[in-house]
Amino acid sequence: MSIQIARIESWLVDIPTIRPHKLSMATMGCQTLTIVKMTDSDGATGWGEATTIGGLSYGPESPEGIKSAIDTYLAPAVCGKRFDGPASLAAAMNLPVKGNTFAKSALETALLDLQGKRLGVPVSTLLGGAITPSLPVLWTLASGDTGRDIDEGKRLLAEGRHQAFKLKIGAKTLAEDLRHTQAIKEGLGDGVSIRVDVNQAWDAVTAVRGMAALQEIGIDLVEQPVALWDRAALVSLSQRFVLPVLADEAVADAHDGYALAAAGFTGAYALKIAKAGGPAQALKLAHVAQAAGIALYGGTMLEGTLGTVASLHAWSTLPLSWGTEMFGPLLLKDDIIANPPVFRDGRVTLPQGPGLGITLDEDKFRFYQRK
Ligand code: MUC
Ligand code: MG
Repeated sequence: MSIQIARIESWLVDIPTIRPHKLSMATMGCQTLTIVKMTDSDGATGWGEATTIGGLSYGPESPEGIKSAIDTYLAPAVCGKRFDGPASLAAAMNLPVKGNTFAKSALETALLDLQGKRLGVPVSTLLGGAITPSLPVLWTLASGDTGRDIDEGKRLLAEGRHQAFKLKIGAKTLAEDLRHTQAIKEGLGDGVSIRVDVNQAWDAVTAVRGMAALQEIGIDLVEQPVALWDRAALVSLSQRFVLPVLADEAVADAHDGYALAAAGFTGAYALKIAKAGGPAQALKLAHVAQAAGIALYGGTMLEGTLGTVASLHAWSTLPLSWGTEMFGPLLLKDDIIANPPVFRDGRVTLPQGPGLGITLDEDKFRFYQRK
């Protein structure tokens, strides 16, 4: 269905986290959502969201930069034009604007929401069709304190909300990180899947030592142990250890996915709508991975509910060997969405309504907007 975009508006929305979230490169006490509203020539609307992690510490786009790219460059490039879906929108955005995939992801999400609402179908239908009504979701233990992480993990297991956990390591020495990881693995028990994310903090030599020790401890997956540019080390780690490697920062889009697979990588890819430029673009990476026999994982940029649900619609069309980490909304103290999806029994339910299937809480949206 052809949509003529009439107007694009954007806002920065700051929501505190429920506790400090400590990664190797940043500690988050608040998440900033860049929220986008797209209005078509008939007055119908679609919503999108872009987030990043820790200002400019995860990638080259900041929340303020995302808003500026949208208002100054992307909105003028697409307003007044007609689009039949993500393919023509991406072509119109990619010619005048290089990179800036986080900003483009918010616009692609808004177009899919708008189009889905007008057609009366969920976004997952526009993306190929869901193969599951709910998806597995892990939780990240990253308070910065081992005892607090164990207590948090035990509580979430007892509540039945999650059955798998990711730990954020890499900020401390290898010996400290290994003690922390082993204590959590032992504290939560054998049946619980524990994975770690190093967020690029190790050099190649430390990564070999780290992988060997983590394999011994019984960790299930090691995410982005080395710098994003060190493709050779990532490939060699993936071939050297039985413990699988998950590529995150190293694979943003289908081109990265192809290059890493062609270089001999054998692990799994973390898909993120922000890294690729939107849900439809992320699926291109997924399809390259599937063609190369590389396993899939639904990744998060710690989005709020809007970005999380947009991702879920895309991930619902895929077989995900490693499940997802789409817990972003649960890390935030409040929500600007009135009907967020339900997280229960280690899974999240995919919204069924037209478009993204969620509705904005206008009061909360206004309350958390940056003035
Ligand atoms: C990342 O690098 O994967 C995902 C979960 C989490 O706690 O942080 C993110 C970022
Ligand atoms: Mg990661």
